[in-house]
Amino acid sequence: MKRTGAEILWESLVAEGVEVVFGICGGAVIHITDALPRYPIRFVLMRHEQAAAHAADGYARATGRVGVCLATSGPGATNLVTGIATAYMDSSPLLAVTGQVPTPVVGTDAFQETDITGITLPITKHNYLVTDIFDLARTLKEAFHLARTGRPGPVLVDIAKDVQAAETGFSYPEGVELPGYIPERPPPEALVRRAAELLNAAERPLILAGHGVLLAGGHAELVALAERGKIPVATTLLGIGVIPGTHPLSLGMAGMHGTLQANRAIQACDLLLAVGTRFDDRVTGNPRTFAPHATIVHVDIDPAEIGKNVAPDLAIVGDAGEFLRALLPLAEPGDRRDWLAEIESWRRESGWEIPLQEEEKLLPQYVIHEIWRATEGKVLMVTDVGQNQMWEAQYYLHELPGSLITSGGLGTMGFALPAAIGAQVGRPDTQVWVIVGDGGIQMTIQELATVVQEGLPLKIAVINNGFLGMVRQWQELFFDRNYCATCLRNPDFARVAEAYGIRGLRVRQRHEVRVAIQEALETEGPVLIDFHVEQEANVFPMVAPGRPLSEMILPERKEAR
Ligand SMILES: Cc1ncc(C[n+]2csc(CCOP(=O)(O)OP(=O)(O)O)c2C)c(N)n1
Repeated sequence: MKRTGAEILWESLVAEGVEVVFGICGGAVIHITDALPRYPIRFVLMRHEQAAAHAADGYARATGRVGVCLATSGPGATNLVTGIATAYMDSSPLLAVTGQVPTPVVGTDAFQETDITGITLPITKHNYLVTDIFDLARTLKEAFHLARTGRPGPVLVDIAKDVQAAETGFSYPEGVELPGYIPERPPPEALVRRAAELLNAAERPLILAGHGVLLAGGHAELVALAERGKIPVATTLLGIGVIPGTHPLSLGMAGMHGTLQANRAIQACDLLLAVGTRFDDRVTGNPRTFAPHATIVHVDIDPAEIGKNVAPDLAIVGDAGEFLRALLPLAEPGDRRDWLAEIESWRRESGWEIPLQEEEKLLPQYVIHEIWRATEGKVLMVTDVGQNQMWEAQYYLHELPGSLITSGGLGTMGFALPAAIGAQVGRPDTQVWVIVGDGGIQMTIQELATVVQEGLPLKIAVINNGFLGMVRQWQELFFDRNYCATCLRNPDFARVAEAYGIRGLRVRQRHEVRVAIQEALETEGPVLIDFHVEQEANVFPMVAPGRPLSEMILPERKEAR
């Protein structure tokens, strides 16, 4: 049976188990959308291609499956770029399908022609331009394989319009032949044994767990390891959830806005077991002063990450889950009473509870913590970028692995709302909350229309401080309060929500917080709550960029050393 290129695309997606595609139509993908109704795939029509990429990314992060987005050539394709880069930085498996102008006019500056494979070369794991229908099925098979294996990431397939309309016989390949691509090798036994020896001998060991542990499904082994050896666990932003936030061995997030106890433990430990993390500068502060007393064991699936930012004493290339499963039986029970007692004293010193005790002002930390209380730390949180993101990481204690979706590496404002759309589509039975600033929501606010059109019951909390808050905080602390280009004059977000057909609530005082959250929980459909919080609240602790983790600015601006 002959198939058109457009049909081959959809049949390949069906063969890969794809159930949903996020996108926007256009002239260079019109054959593709024309063929769509014949296939059992849900098309979520977004309002901007950036949002389509974020939605596919959010879907991928929420389900562990490859998220798929579709855009037309030229501006459709270039609008995907921020979303693709976001997925790339956070190792999210994405397939971006774009239409390209017909093969005969490629390279002529044809209408809506852009070299999207050239543009996305540095932000994709791999990309393809398909100019021959005979290559299409094999290319798609490879694209899925590349996106989901090893260190996951985005792959882009650009399909010329004439290829979409051409016809050929179709059979979907069973496997791939990519001789140079070896996505993972088992962690070498001798090195795992060495890691166990170091861990067993350490007096002040610390685990630093990153996104790789979650991607590899290694969280249960990680918690078991921590419990057996009484080893405290700090996480990266994307590693949040590997251990329940209320677990006594959980120190919370490390780094620029990490907890006092996590950062002090990094600076004081004698062994740092860093698993599935790439030592981002937001985690290490000044890398030369990072973990100065520690023997560092670094486990990562991507050999390019080893020694890139921090030089390890022992490097193990491999899947974090496989590594932890191999390590667990070799780990000896431990009793690190003195070390844990010291950490507890730092926890008490941290001042974490100070913002929760404020009774007059409506502080953002309180809002987040009340959402935590009302949802028992168990819902899927999708956060944007800035102060709101950091407060969520500090004051929402995640009980479940994989319950935080956020843009860590690229720090993309506008990510949360569309990513939450993807997450909710992928997990319809999970309650999904969006935490977003008044700046960030306006970067993709048009997607409120998608929320309504798709009937998604998102709970959206706008942490509205009237500023591009995180930048304002830097201006306050490091630029003499020169609030240039950070003050926002906002619309009434509750009324904007209502205009889209979403229930809009407004909260200005502390005593209204619980009531509004309860109302949101009791509302079946989507709700947006506009929380008018204290305008100049800051995120503490803070390590100034490039400074050592030991130099934390604490609430009330005490210098802690
Ligand atoms: C797309 C994009 N543009 C600019 C920035 C730089 N930036 C980082 S945080 C921030 C302020 C965010 O303000 P808002 O969304 O109101 O959140 P808040 O920090 O107040 O919680 C800005 C402008 C960014 N991260 N992403």
